[in-house]
Order: sequence, then structure tokens, then C-alpha cells
Amino acid sequence: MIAADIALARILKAEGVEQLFCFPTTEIIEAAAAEGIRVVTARTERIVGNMADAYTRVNDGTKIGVCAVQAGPGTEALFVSAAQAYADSSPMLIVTDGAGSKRAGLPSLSDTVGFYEPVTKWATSINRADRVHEIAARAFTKLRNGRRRPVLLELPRDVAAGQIDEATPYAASRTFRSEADPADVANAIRVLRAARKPVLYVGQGTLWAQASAELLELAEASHVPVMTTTLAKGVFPEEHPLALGIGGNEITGMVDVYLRECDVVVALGASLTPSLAATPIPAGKTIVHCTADPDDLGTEHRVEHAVVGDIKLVLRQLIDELARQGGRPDDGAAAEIAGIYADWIGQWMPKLTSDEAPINPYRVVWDLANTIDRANAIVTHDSGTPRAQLAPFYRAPKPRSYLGWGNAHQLGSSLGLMLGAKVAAPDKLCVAYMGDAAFGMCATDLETAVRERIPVLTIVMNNSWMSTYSKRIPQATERYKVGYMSANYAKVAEGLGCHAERVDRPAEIVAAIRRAVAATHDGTPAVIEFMSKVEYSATKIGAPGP
Ligand SMILES: Cc1ncc(C[n+]2csc(CCOP(=O)(O)OP(=O)(O)O)c2C)c(N)n1
Ligand SMILES: [Mg+2]
Repeated sequence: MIAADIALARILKAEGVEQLFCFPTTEIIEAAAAEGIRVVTARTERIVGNMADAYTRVNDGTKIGVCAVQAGPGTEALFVSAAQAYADSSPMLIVTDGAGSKRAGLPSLSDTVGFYEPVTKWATSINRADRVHEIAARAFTKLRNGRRRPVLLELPRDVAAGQIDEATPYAASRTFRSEADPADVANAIRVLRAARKPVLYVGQGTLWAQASAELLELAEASHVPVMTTTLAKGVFPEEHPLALGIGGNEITGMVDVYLRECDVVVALGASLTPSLAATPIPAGKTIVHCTADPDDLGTEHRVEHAVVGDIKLVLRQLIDELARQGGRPDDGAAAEIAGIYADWIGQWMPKLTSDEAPINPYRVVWDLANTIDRANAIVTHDSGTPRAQLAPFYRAPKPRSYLGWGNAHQLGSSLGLMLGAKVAAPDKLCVAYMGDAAFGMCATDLETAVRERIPVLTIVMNNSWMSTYSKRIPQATERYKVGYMSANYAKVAEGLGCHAERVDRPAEIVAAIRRAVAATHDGTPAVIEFMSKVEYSATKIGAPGP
């Protein structure tokens, strides 16, 4: 006989779980550690959740990020990260303890399962020790199938101690896929072949389905340009001649032209729900909606042409059907894209190469992109102008070399996300690019990076304020005499054990990045604080210039 918490720890191992992200300790955390699972302990629960979320994403969901926190204040503090993972459709498993059954339901205790229901695919309490296997199997099956979203399991203390048969069998869960109706595929290709100026509008479903090779094959076979949402950034190599770059809250000049001028949009693995992560499709376009989740259909657009199925299998069907119908001629899109890029990036060059001090943040983005080995990096933006500055201009060369977010993005989540990414991909340079307000929301977890030996690179743009809020707040700050946000963040980072530098001259940017990258290679987390100016130029449809 074994205790239920040990049985659950063994199930996690059987499901391929190699690490548990947690704070501080519970029965399941101790049981997992005893079973040889690496326990990564953060300083705050919200960072714990971010780590598990990014760990899953970097593994494309083939390995599930699991986090464990205490019930009550722990699950309450983790909620924001679960909400973010839910909004971005990222599956992670949350395991929590709970009061013993004698105290269950008392009004003095928060109802963990109840308040997690809106931010999970499934939240449940394991109410008997002998149900651990059955409930865990259902949890992992949900995490690996259908729409990817968090799952919460509560293991109350007395249930955790309950004894069950050690020999209870457990088979790891798996993903099941299905193709689309061939008639829908044939119709989609007919619409694509008849199009005057089509665009492939790609969402993160292509990442979860690991369909980047098929996407490349379809684009090259059809000569159709590819844009991605912020969440899917990198699934199509952004320096490919047919790449338009991202269309999120911010867009590239190429997306601006193509999305306005196209007649047909073929959406692939995109929900087409309105959000900060996905540029709305202008009215009057014919849409072919290819998605694994039929719930996506008809959200914002009338369903005229749809293809429902696993997007990797659907892409293969589309490639075969395109050949069967006679292909599609090359209409010279690549040359047009090159021209638009040259014109658009030319407009931005004065900012991207600016010598001004305080430093122009676009200069940091440009120097970062041209200094690090992007093919061996995972980069992410935080909320605020960091997203606006980085996402359109940093060209991601391959899937998961950039983690894009944008539906319900918690300020300060980039650090925890990169900690999780670095645990998943220890050989990659993992970079969190954030503002000073974001730093204030996560900085103490730099100590987690040091203690747990997770050497990430954090870039802090210190502009003494929250750029996008600068129009309204200065009057208020003057009125109430609270002043601007000010601190020496490099000293904070140094105090937490990081390699840290403060840079105030543009000529020093590249050398500082090189030193910081070298520090991470030596195992030390690095922070560079750039003294920067407030700079906000939205790149929107119809206005992608500075
Ligand atoms: C927890 C949370 N609160 C509020 C917001 C809304 N928000 C988005 S960006 C931002 C300010 C960002 O300021 P900073 O990090 O300094 O970056 P900057 O825009 O100045 O470059 C805020 C408050 C959020 N995303 N998350
Ligand atoms: Mg700021």
C-alpha cells in the first residue's frame, strides 16, 4: 500500500513530468521530490504559474508544465497566471492541497475549485484516495487533447494520506488527432486558387500541432505570403521571402499592406477571436477558417468556408489537394514583400539606430536582434511598450524562438515565463525584455534564477514611467507630488546575485549585451538596465510607420 500523494507523484513521473514548479511545500511537492522529480521553488506563486506555462509552450505541450502551491493564499496568488494561461490557451497542471474532508465547505475557507472553474478547462477535487489514478488520467487526457487550457487538481490533506494499492496500473495519456472532411479541403483550395491576392493568417494552433514544416511547404508550394498572430510568432521563419511578420496589437508594414489589399484570408490554427494578440481582419474579405476547435467558428466572422481538423494533418491535406487541383502560379509576392519591407524598415531606421540619450528603446531592440544568436535563443516581451517595440522588429527564425503573448498579459510575467523556458531549454539564451513597471512586479524572482541556477537574461528599459500611460498620469503625479518611479534596478539585481549593468549610452549597448550573454553562459543570471526615453509609436493597420 502507498499514500495517495506518492501515487500521484508516480503518476506525474509516468506522464513524463521532470520538474515541479512550486511555492513553498505541500504533501505532493514532498512526494514528488522523494520520487526524484526536480522541485523548482520560486518566490511568488504568480511566477510559479508563469514558469509552468512557458515550460509547456516551449515543449509544444509534449511535456506538461506542472505547478504546485498551497490552497488559500497560494492558489489565490497563482490565479493571475492561470488566467493568463487560460486566455492564451496554454495547458498546465496545477496541483494544490486542501483542508481535510472534515473541514471541507466551511465558509472560512476559499473554494479553490469554484474560483478556478472560469480559468481552467477542468478543476476538481480528488475526493477519495482510490480515485487518484482515474482522476489524474482524465486530467492529463484533457491537457493533451482538444483546446489546450489549464487543469486544477485539489488533493485534500486527509485524501493525500489515504492508502491505496501500490500495484494500481497507470498508462500515460496521449494526444489523438483527426483529419478534416476532404470536401471542405477541396473547397478551401478552390477558394485559394481563385484568389487575386491571398494571405495565410497563422495562429498558435500550428505551434501546438508542431506543423511548421507543413506550413512552410504549403506557403512555398502556393507562393502565398504568411502572417502570424503574436502568439504564433516564429512558427514561420520571419526572414523567409514570403514572411509578412506579425499581426497582433502591433503589425509590420508588410502585414499592413497585405491585410488591407488581400481578397482571401486562409486562417490556419487561429481562433480569429478579437484580442490584443491578433490583428482583426478588415471587412469584406473572404475567409477560409482552418481550426482544430469547432468552437472557434463563427466567433467574429460569418462561417462561409471552414476546415475542421488537426492543423498538421489539415495542412498535409491542403498541400496534397493543391497539387491535385493543379497548384497555384507564382505571382511575384516575394519581390513585392521585399520592397515593402525595405520601405517600412527604412522609415524606422532613424529610431532603430538612434544615437540619442536617454537611449531610444528601438535602438536596444535592433542591437539585441543583431547581436544575439537568434536561432539559439528564446525571447519574449513584457506588457506595455516592450511588446510594441520588440514584436514587429525582432525577426524570429524558428518555432518557439520567440514566445508571444497578448490576450490577458500580466505585467511582469516575462521573467517567470523565461525561467520556465530556460528550464525547458537549458541550452538556449532566454531573454525577458521588460519595462521598469514590469520589473517592479517580478524582480525578487531574480533570486530564484540565481538559487535554482536558471541563467536567464533580463533587459529592463528604465524610462521612469509607464509609457502608454504617460499622457494621463504626469498631471496626477504633479498634483499629488508622488513623483516618477525611480530606482537603480541594476543595484537591485546585483543585490539579488545577478551579473548586472546599468547602461546610459547607446554606444555601450552591444558590449553590455555580449557581457551579459557571456555571464549566462557561465551560469549567472544577467540583468541590463538601459536608461531609456519614453517612446511609443503604435504600428497599426493603415499606420505602420513611426
Ligand atoms: C498586473 C497588470 N496590471 C496592469 C496592466 C496594464 N499595463 C499594461 S502595460 C502597463 C505599464 C507598463 O510600464 P513599463 O513596464 O514601465 O513599460 P513601458 O510601457 O514604460 O515601456 C500596465 C500598467 C497589466 N498588463 N498587468
Ligand atoms: Mg516604463
